[in-house]
Amino acid sequence: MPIYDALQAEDPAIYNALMGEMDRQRDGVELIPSENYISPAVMEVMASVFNNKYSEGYPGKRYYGGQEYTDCVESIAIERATKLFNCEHANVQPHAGAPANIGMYFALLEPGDTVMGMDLSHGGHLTHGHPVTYITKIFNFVRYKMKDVETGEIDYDEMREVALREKPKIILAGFSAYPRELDYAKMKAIADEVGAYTVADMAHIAGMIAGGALRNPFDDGFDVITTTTHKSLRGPRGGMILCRELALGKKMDKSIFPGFQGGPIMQMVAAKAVAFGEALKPEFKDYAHQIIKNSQRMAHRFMENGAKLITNGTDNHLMMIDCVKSWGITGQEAETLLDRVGITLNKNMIADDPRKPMDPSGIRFGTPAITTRGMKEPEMDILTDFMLRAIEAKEDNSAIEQLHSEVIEFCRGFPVPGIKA
Ligand code: DSN
Repeated sequence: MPIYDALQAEDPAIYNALMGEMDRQRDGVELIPSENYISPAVMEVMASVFNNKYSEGYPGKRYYGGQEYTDCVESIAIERATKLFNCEHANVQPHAGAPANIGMYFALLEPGDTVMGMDLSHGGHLTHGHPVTYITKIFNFVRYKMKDVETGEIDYDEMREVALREKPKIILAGFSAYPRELDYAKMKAIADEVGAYTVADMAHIAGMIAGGALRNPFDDGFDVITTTTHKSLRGPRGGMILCRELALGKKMDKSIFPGFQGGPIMQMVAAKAVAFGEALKPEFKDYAHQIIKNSQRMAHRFMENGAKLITNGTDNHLMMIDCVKSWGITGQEAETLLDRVGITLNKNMIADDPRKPMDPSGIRFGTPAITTRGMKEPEMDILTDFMLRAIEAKEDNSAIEQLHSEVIEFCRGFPVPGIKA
């Protein structure tokens, strides 16, 4: 367990906030599907003297001296990443997912070029071309959607029509709020017809792909994968770009540095190496499969109890519920109510949501973090019942308080890595 004596003496305000956050994580159920708990080994190297080093460039080709050990950790991170995802090249320097995507766009496109990505309200991500992002001032984005929100099937016929008309340079797979598998082979075939690169932003599902529980887009011939490293992959906060072939990887390297970022955050690069080492172990495969078993069990129990799940189920780690249709409350009301009993998730737009992003109809939640705590199918039933009881209790303060105590008691049985039980 880390010791925070120096922090306590130096800065009590920050120390107290840190202790509060530890208690919150220990005593609450984390269902935000993009969050997870890192291992103590990952945490140790994140809080290390690698922070003190500037390392612009890449292993063996840096702009500063003193790179013996930074070269070592970055080379190990690259080697493990390429092994984990079965590809020729990895750039492990992106500071987060958005910089990874921006670096990827600039590596593959000229200003004015077109990208085809998933519509935000159908599950896509802001960095896939939402008008509020600056990247849309440089590149042109067109969208694809689900054909049928009851099954989640993507409209691949429309995707093809739009691709033939708009001639995108990139067809972008990937999402942050979509509970189904994509048909990468179909997307690749459309991309080949129009001469587009294929890129998968697998930030949410990287852990399941690494663990063999979901399909690897490289197996269907995709060119590039971008990802974060801190979601289901269970590493430090950061990003990464993977290329099936070395030649494209060299373009990514130039784009990330010197094209876009400055010095890499070497303690995070070292922590990525440790996390990738953990993900290469056989037990990570069990973890990846259990995430999905847990998610499907929860989805099933919610549906048994009359909840309206977007796409009527899940193939991956996340679920979306239309709260208005299910319970006559908004996504914000559900989020607030569940927060009060120590269950954290996020409000979310549903497909073609008539409501606004800050007050949408749905919630989004998932199982990567609770699976790290060792929870399995029986615990999914307990958690679903807690959630349903909270929604039922609504304004009954004493029922909500009683439920919150039960949630804390339940959490005590499942320690968070790196936090004292
Ligand atoms: N913030 C991430 C998520 O929650 O999905 C995506 O960037």
